Amino acid sequence: MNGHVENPRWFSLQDLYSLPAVTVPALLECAGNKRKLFEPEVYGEQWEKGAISQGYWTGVRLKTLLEVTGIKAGAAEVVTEGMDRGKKPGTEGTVSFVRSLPLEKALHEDTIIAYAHNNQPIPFKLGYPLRLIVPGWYAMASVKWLRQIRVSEEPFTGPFQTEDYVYYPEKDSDEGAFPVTEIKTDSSILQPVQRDILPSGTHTIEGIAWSSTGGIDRVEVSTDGGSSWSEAEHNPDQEGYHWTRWSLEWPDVQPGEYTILSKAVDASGGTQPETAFWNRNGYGYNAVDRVEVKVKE
Ligand SMILES: Nc1nc2c(c(=O)[nH]1)N[C@H]1C(S)=C(S)[C@@H](COP(=O)(O)O)O[C@H]1N2
Ligand SMILES: [Mo]
Repeated sequence: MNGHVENPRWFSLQDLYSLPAVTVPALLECAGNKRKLFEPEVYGEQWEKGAISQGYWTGVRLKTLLEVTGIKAGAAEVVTEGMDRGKKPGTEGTVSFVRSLPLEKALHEDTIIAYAHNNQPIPFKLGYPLRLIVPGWYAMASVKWLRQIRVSEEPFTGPFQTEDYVYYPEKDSDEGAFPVTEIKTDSSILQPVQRDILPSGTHTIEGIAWSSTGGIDRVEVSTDGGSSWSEAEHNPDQEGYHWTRWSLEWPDVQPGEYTILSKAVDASGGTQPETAFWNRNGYGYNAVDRVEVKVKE
């Protein structure tokens, strides 16, 4: 750990294990989750609903490490670098994955340097041995395979900060660009699935809902394309930033074609728009979720 700190130093894994540990129920959602649903279509990995996960992450608060090193006056950001390197189109040679956090988010009590995932060492693919976990922000902020942490006075301008993970509202210009940060309130219908064919009778519609804080006030579901809405039941035992499971009984369904919609409302009243905010790189899709099914005799 170095840069704009009083006492630059190395932390071994043993050093980290000896500091107070915290466990955060965190949710990781790729900023490109649901990208395939944008209209008009956008370039990039064509994610559907699956680019999301949750687990229990254990480690040391980044704040605790910054208290050990001390922060010099004038510090603005904390810059974290992963050990992975690769080619990036438009950039020469190879680059490593580097991202920064404003000091305020770096010092948040749930922002941690994790060494365990679900009570086990972090699996290699998920960031072994150390991963920054930034609950509430899209997952690009949660840098895997941590190599070093630097405190800086200036805003960091690396390519994963200023080219990728930026909302570009215009197709052909960079006007109005702003960085991708907090997760948007969203829900997904998990059952039935798109273009399912169901027997007539009673069915249960099931799904998940989540927000940047984890708090979900209610989930509304429509089975008639949005003409009428009912409140789903939701799990009151949701923990930390984890998603909330919800379900709604759909009684005595007659043959026909149906459009099922789901809309989450978070604890501060934030909800999902009818149409997602279109942006060139296809980040932050959170329109009302939709599944079309056919019910047979
Ligand atoms: N070091 C490093 N960390 C990284 C990335 C990366 O390429 N390198 N990708 C980020 C992005 S864009 C996402 S969506 C998540 C994916 O996390 P997962 O592998 O746990 O699903 O890791 C983030 N952290
Ligand atoms: Mo991502």
